[in-house]
Amino acid sequence: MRVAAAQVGAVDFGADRKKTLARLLKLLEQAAAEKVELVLFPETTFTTFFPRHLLTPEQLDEYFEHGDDVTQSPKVKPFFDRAKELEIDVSIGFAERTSAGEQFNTCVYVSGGQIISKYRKVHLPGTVEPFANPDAVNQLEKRYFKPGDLGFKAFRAKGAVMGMLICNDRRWPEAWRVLGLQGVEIVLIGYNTVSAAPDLWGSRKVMTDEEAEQTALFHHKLVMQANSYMNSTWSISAARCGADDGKYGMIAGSTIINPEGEIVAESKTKGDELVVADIDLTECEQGKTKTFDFSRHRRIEHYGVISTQTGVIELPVETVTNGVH
Ligand code: CDT
Repeated sequence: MRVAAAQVGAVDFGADRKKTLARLLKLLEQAAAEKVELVLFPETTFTTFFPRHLLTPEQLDEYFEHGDDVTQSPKVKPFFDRAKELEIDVSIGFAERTSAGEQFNTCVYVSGGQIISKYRKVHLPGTVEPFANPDAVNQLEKRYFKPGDLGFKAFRAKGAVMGMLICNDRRWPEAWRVLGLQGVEIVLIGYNTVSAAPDLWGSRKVMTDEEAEQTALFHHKLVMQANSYMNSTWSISAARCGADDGKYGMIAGSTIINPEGEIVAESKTKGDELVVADIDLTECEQGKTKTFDFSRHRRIEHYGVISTQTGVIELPVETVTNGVH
């Protein structure tokens, strides 16, 4: 199967929605010209990454699509219509507002004009309130979105078992493993990852913005490669990147990674770019039947706290730690 990550560069605050849409359509046309069958677009692709701004309810209206059937939401319908005409499957992220008024950070997988699967981001990063530091880059996802309520459901499309995660989810191995346990063969992850934001990330040393960007890129690839390997799955990641408004830097690094954890294709720019690869699903078999044959090797009797305990419960200080206690 020929697949692609459609990396999308800077989208400024207040950018003309039609112009942004035209850029996405151009990437779709390029994909069609290269005979790509499936294109992944980033998280909240249609606008700037608005959770960095403290917005009024009226301002927020601009950023949300009607989630019940996003393919019919007026400002984005042309995107889904064109994907259907070109016979390309697409996965794309958007800010969802349901008819009940709930807001989620969502993505859909659409094939032939039909929504095959919808995923709502579970691991929301950032804060509810802006940082006290007026120069900080905020990430108000906990303010604007509810945690996803659809779980990590794999689905079948194009003869493959697929799953979707969104951005920060990729740092959580539990999310990948739930997909892995459904036999996932392609994991699709769009992201907006700020490149230098010490108030958000914390920093163990003072870094230049360039060093911070390299660290953020390193962590992105680390989790994509490791989790692809540990779940014997292909993965595709697509960045919204570049510097929104000329100042809010976000990492690029869109990748296509094989089930051995090796990067087979990677973006070369920080702008709009189609990253294409031919992938072979049978490459998942080796890991799934040998090293990571879950049915033979997992020991679930020892994993209970993973699903019963959220935070760390430290050992009492007097605990003997020589292996027997
Ligand atoms: N958009 C998004 O989820 N960004 C997060 C920032 C992490 S903040 C600690 C990410 O994981 O890239």
